[in-house]
Amino acid sequence: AKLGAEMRIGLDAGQFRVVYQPIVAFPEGRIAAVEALVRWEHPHRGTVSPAHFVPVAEQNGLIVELGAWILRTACRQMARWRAELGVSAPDKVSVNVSARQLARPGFATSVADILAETGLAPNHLAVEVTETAVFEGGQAVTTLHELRKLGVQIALDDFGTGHSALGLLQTVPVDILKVDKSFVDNVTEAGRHSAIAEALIQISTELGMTAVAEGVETAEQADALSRLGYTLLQGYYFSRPVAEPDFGRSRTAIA
Ligand code: G
Ligand code: G
Ligand code: MN
Ligand code: NA
Repeated sequence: AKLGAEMRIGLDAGQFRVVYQPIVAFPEGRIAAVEALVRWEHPHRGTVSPAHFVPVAEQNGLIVELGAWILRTACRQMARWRAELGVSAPDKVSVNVSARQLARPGFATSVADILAETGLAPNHLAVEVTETAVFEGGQAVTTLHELRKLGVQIALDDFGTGHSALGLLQTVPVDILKVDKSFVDNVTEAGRHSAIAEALIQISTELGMTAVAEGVETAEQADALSRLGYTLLQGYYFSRPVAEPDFGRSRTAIA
């Protein structure tokens, strides 16, 4: 309860900020998209991880207001980059949306309002949802259909780690499959270790989805993923999440 109350204060006091992790077109090196990730600079606790406070915000309902703030901030930033950077601008900003946000019947309307307010075209926004948030169907899946109708893309986050797995791809509208770091970690090892990463790029291609490999930490992993057919890579090897990615500098890696 204490952390919840402090979040309420922190939101009003401007303690939250959004950072952006590049999603790189590999091997060309262009930053094709960015994932928005929220950070909380607490005056006494220091930086609090979203892994810690997002579940609390889901519990006490503050995620609705915090989530709207994150979306507005990310869309405004993206609209600015699109206006200022020309051909170097990323095509898409991907924003994490939690189960409780998706379960609200008014969510898609609030996204439409934020797009109108910030002037960002819907094709430059993707929402990242987890398997767990959508596997029960219901309003969450209705919301995804509404978002898609707006022209917003749907990314399935941490794919392969939930318990619903492949059947979900038949019932939930998905444009982007984010292949979990756990399948990237040992992609350089032969045989069974890389088999899942290989199967997932095939499935996403067959189903007309775009695959993004998450948690790429080494050049060897990037090369192995590239050989399997992955063209969109994200991870510390390229960049940590930062306030202002260096879009101008084309590279295949950060030296
Ligand atoms: O950025 P980091 O790796 O510390 O994120 C930890 C966890 O918090 C991840 O599961 C991530 O998806 C989640 N997270 C980060 N930013 C957001 C956000 O803006 N909204 C939601 N709902 N979750 C987020
Ligand atoms: O659940 P989600 O996939 O949104 O979580 C993203 C989280 O993973 C963020 O907290 C981000 O900081 C973290 N992350 C991004 N790239 C890497 C990486 O290469 N290695 C590790 N360990 N974490 C990463
Ligand atoms: Mn994510
Ligand atoms: Na992710």
